[in-house]
This record gives sequence, structure tokens and C-alpha cells, in this order.
Amino acid sequence: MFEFISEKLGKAFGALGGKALLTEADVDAALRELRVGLLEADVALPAIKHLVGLVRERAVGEAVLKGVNPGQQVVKIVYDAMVELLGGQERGTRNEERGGLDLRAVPPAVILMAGLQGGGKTTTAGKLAKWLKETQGKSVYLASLDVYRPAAIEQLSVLAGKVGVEVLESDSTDVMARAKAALAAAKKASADVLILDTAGRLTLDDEMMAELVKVRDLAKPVATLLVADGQTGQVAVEVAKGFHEALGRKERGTRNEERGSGGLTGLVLTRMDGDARGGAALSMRFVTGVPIYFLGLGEGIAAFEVFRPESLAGRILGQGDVVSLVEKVQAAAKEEDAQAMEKKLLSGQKLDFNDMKKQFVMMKKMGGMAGMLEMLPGMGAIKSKIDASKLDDKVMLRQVAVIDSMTKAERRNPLLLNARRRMRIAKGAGVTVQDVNKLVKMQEQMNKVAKMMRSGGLAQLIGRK
Ligand SMILES: Nc1nc2c(ncn2[C@@H]2O[C@H](COP(=O)(O)OP(=O)(O)O)[C@@H](O)[C@H]2O)c(=O)[nH]1
Ligand SMILES: [Mg+2]
Repeated sequence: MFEFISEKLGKAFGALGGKALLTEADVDAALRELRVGLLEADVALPAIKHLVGLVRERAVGEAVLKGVNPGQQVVKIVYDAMVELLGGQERGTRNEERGGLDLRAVPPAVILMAGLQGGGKTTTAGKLAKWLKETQGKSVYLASLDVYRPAAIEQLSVLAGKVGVEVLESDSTDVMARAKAALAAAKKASADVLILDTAGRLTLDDEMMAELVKVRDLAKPVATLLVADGQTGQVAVEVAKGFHEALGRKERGTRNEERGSGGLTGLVLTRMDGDARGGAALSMRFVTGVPIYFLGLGEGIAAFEVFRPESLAGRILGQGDVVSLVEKVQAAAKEEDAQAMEKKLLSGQKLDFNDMKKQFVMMKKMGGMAGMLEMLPGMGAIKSKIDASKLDDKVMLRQVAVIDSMTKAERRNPLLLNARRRMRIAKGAGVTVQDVNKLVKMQEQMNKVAKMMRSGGLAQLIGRK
């Protein structure tokens, strides 16, 4: 579906192939192609700037990994940046099984569907009802507030019949009266979730927004989803911005904090089954900052899936195998790092602050201090005596900050650290001079221990000699 961008990138990175280093010129040439590819895929300019900037910053001067070519490595960097832009950093915080929706509320939890006419609101309301019912075990109640098109209410009723959920039966043509009736009926039916389908216009207009805000204020939805056509390009940005601002702005200052009154909470992109270039997804997510929850992949009621940043980024790039190859190589390189440190230790070279930082970073990856303790054999007995959670990882992060504030020379040669330098470093890292002193002491001890180990004093170290 996104062959477009991947083709462009393929060409650009193909040109990088075979080089041994990621030089600035290489990266810039590839980024020019990336920029063109994204532009042609209708990604909005601010999003392109952000993405290209991110990739450039990370790619230039990057040490080339053994086992991949520089082009492949840049693909991975682009992929990571895209995943991030699409909301990958939220992984772990939002429950993906639940599509990221947080439906905790006094039932019924209201989901408000918003968007232009023809964007896919009604279809998506039906798809979402089916998904909530079948994968989340929720009882769902549907209600149409689209009184402007005679067939709209009927369309939702048909969908409700297909899914097997209840739907508001009312002849009222008053939007607010219908909304009130829907809330009451859903409550009476003990529905977990009430999905409100709304009317759209062909373009953004004030009347539509005013009506939407009124409904929103009445229904206090846990989620206000913008349903938008994923095949639209630059227009998508205007639409997303328009809804987000109109929904957020009206309430600022009054009850901004209250749930359901702060703009859009999520996006659903429809028609991602067509020849969508993926640009809309990147752009809308970038301008609104709200997550994409679901994708619509066809007209059928089951053509619906939970949005995954990794999967979309992979499809945009069309380079899934390259990404996993680079990931494997990166893991191996870390292993090599560890071995290099061991070698340095045994050879009698002094460990400097660079080594120390590597250690800290490695420890962090292994789950911090508490995680490390878990892994050590025989720690069970001792663990009860130490509250592992008190071994604060924040301390470790502060130590890394101290090392980051050192110059390259200082990191290599701890002896340079006189009082004046220590003061400067403390200031740079936002810590006290005592903190810096502690780290220097730690570094000295580390080398003392290393020396003892080398001289076969391990037994002595643990008190057997
Ligand atoms: N191919 C495709 N068509 C869709 C998708 N979602 C909705 N549609 C179609 O788009 C048209 C408008 O959808 P509708 O739900 O009525 O839009 P609404 O005006 O926002 O309520 C209908 O013909 C739907 O079948 C999708 O994910 N893929
Ligand atoms: Mg509709």
C-alpha cells in the first residue's frame, strides 16, 4: 500500500550501499530523497521537517555496524524515527490489547465519533461496536445523531443489526434530544459503552463544530475520535487541526481539566486498504499529538484493526527484513561491547568514565539495580534484607548526567578532574560537587577492584584468604 515511499527510499539507500562510513554527505543525499518521497506521499511539511531532522541528527557520524551496509543502517534509523513519530514511545503505557482506549467511567462510557461527511464515521461506529463486543466483551449501545441525512440513521441501525447490539430507536430530529435519549437508553440497558455517531459536513464549518461541542459537553465522552480518510493528503492536516482546535479551544479556562473536554483524544484512519500513501497518518498524528487508535481496512464490518506504529512504519518503508537484520546486529554489537570491557579489564588498562557510563547504560537495560539483583544467584536470602526498590535508579541516571557533563578528555583521564573542573561539571549536570566527588571515588574503587581481580585476588576480595 505504501510502495511509494519505500521505492524512493530504496533508491536513495541503494546509492549508499557499500560505503564504510555514514558521512554527512551520504546522509544528506539520502535525506533529500527521503524528503521528496515524503512530500510526494503528501506528508505535511512540519512533520517532514521533524522526521528528517531526527534522522539526520542520529545518522551523521554514526559508527557503521559490522554486518550491514550504511544504507541499511539508515533505513533502521528512519524506521525508528517513524515509529516514534507515530506514537511508538507510548508503547507499554497504553494497553495495546485494548487498542489504547481507556473506557473506565461510570457506565455507559461514551465514545464520540467526529469527522467530515464520508470519512467513515458510521461504518467505523459499527466496526468499533463489533470489536468492543467480540474482543473486549463489552455490551455496546449505538446511537445516530445524524438528523440531516435521512438514510444515516437507518444505515447505523442496519450495522447494529449485523453486529447484534442495541441501537437508539427514535423519530426525533433534534440532535440534543436524541443525545439525551441515547444516554438514558444506554444506561437503562446497562450498556458498558455508548457510541455516538454524529453528522458531518463536506468541509469544516462553524455550525458543525458548535453542534459537536454541545453534544460533547452533554455526553462527556471518555473518547472523542476523529474518523478521517487515510487517503487524503494535506487536507487531512487541516481537518485534524480544525477538529482538534475547535473541540479544545471552546472549553479552555472553564473546565479544561474535566475529562472529555480537551479536544480530540484519538484518531481512526479509514480507507487504509486503498492506495493510501501513509502520509495522512504521519501528518495527523504530528499536528494533533493524539494517538492513532484504529485503522479501517475496507467496507466490510470486520475490516478493522488496532493501530500499531511498528507495523505502519514497516509498511511505509517496506523494509521489514532490513530493520530486523539491523536490530540483530545491534544486539550483537552490545555483546561485543561487554567483551571489549572485560578484555580491557584483564589487560591491566585503567577503566575510565566512558567505561563507567557503558556499565550504567548496560545496567539500566538489564532492569536497573533491582533487576540486576534478581539475576544474581543466591540473592534470594539477601534480598529480603534489602529493599531493592530503594536502590534508586535515579542515582544511576544522575551519575550518567555527571559523566555527560565532562569533556572528552576528562572522560578518558580522571586525573584531570581538579576542583575547578569538578565545580563546572556539577553545575552542568545540575548536581552538587559532592555528587561528582562520589562518582570519582567510585571510579577509583572500580579500578582497585579490577586490579585485585587481575592479581588473582578474587578469593582475597571475597574474604577467603
Ligand atoms: N475501502 C474502504 N471504504 C470505507 C472504509 N470505511 C468506510 N468506507 C466507505 O466510505 C463510505 C462512507 O462511509 P460512512 O461510514 O457512511 O461515512 P460517514 O459519512 O463519515 O458516516 C461508505 O461507502 C463506506 O463503505 C474503509 O476503511 N475502507
Ligand atoms: Mg455517517
